[in-house]
Amino acid sequence: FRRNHHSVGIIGAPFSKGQSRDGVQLGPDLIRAAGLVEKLKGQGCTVKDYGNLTFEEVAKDETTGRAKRPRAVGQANKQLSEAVRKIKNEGHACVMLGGDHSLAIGSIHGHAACGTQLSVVWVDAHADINTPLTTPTGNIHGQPMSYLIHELRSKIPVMPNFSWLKPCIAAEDVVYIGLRDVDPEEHYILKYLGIKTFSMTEVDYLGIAKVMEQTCDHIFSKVKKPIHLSYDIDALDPSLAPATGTPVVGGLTYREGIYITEHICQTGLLSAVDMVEVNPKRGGTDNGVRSTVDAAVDLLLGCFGRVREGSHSADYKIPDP
Ligand code: B3U
Ligand code: MN
Ligand code: MN
Repeated sequence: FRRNHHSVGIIGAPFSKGQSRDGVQLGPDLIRAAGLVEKLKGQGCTVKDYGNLTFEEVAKDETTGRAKRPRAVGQANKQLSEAVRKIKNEGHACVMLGGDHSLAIGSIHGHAACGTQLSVVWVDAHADINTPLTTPTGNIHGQPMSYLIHELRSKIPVMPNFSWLKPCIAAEDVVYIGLRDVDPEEHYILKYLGIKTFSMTEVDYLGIAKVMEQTCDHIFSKVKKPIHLSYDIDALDPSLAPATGTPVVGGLTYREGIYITEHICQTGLLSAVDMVEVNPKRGGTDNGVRSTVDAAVDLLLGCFGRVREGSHSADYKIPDP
């Protein structure tokens, strides 16, 4: 049998205004420069690179509630949503290279716009579920989930350049993995909505294999829906992925991070992936940046068929002498 016949469409979103640190807009080109497309092809995937989106400057962009730069974030995500919808409609698994995690708004919205109900696996040190009124920082990369979840609709104020956005995810279709920096307001929201979470405590207690088993039990408990995997590189431990805006100690190991992607790939239901928050202007050394980018590439390879035991094509034969 063949595991690796994935057809992958890649869209780059060099956008940084969902947070305040320069550099995260360089993520897409850096991840490509590390050989993502060639490596995916090398493991048997068909790949179409849709290039990078371009974003226009927004002149006056005052806060709404506490949310910073809402017009720029709203406009960028509208563009991204349309791009993702196109890639999905052309029959590919969609890979969105960020950019900051506010881009999950457009990526998940565009994915859901194809008509099917989705499950979302959110791998992150953070819950990114502040509302524009609860956010302690104002950064929209800490808020995308609150805009997307039906159950929070009445808690989101009207925002400029967001009129296109309708909530498209049910709280019961979301699973978090890797949490270790959650604001009190976010913790309340997670409990109030009964969202399934595997913080680093559960990763420690259960081990990553059981976490993934229970993740799939949860998202497949009713019908088997396509999976949107939203992977924030800061889920990984900063010793491995230091080049990110808000590193938090005590994260996933390389092996745990990769195991998540292998397991999700094996479900056969992975439909879109975000790889976000790679920031080459953080992380100190060249080595730190390289290890972060290489981890991002390896996680994406794991999403699309790479397995550590190795693999071979279906028609391979041992050469006769
Ligand atoms: N929860 C804080 C911090 C944060 C969220 N996401 C990141 N940092 N990367 C917030 O700003 O909402
Ligand atoms: Mn995030
Ligand atoms: Mn994060």
